[in-house]
Amino acid sequence: MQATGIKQGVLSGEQLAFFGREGYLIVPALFGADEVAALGARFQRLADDLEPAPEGTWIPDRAATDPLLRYPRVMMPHTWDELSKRWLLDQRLHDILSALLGDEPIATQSMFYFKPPGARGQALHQDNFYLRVEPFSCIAAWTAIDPSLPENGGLHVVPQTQDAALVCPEEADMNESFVKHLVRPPEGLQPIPAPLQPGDTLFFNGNVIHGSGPNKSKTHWRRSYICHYMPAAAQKISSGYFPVLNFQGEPVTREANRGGGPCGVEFDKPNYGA
Ligand SMILES: O=C(O)CCC(=O)C(=O)O
Repeated sequence: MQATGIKQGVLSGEQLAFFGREGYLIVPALFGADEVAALGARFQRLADDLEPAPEGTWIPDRAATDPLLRYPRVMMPHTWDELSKRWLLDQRLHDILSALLGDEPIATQSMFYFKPPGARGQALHQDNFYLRVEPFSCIAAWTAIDPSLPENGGLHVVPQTQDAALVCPEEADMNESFVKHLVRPPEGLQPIPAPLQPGDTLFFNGNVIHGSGPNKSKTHWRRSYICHYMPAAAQKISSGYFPVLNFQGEPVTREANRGGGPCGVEFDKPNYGA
């Protein structure tokens, strides 16, 4: 479902009911064209080698044939880029997230994906398998910088999986996915496309199964800015996301969720990003 727009950052009863039932919600045009262009341009300067990222934070391999190694994801840019941090802590995101969570949101993660033509996707998975927010789950705010459609590797979600337990992943097809984990939808449920235009934001619960296929377009990039949050009432998160921030930008203390996770072994970190 596409929401019909937001009034002063507050969602309608219909939008809240949709999120509660389906586990996701698209809010069209949450960000304006100028904002989207500014964030896109910020990361284009990295991609074009016009402005380096701080040492060790983003390491493209210009000689690689794999487009994802030439343009890897930028992990946690809010920790060194003011514009990325302002976006992560934007008031409009705050207002929608608090309505969806019924609680104050705490910011945990940011990622910028370039996903150029030919790039592999990310097989179906559950974000809270990685973030390990407890109790409750994390929530994503996934904003399109370019049109995000099935043909250029747009995101798919499996509706009504927000209450699914975290599943131990199987092996993904590495010709299609840059991450080796795959979570199959429960019987009877299917992934559906979540088509987005630049500035649209897709919100989804951290247990929702979602992912993307390869970018099969020859010319269209599929850039996106992905932010994750946890409800203030959650006590734990994987320590890899520290420090987590309140919407004033201040670090808040939470317990480190350590150990093997739901599958008894620690997962391998995907290497397509710093
Ligand atoms: O944007 C994509 O293609 C996949 C991103 C994703 O699912 C994630 O970061 O959890």
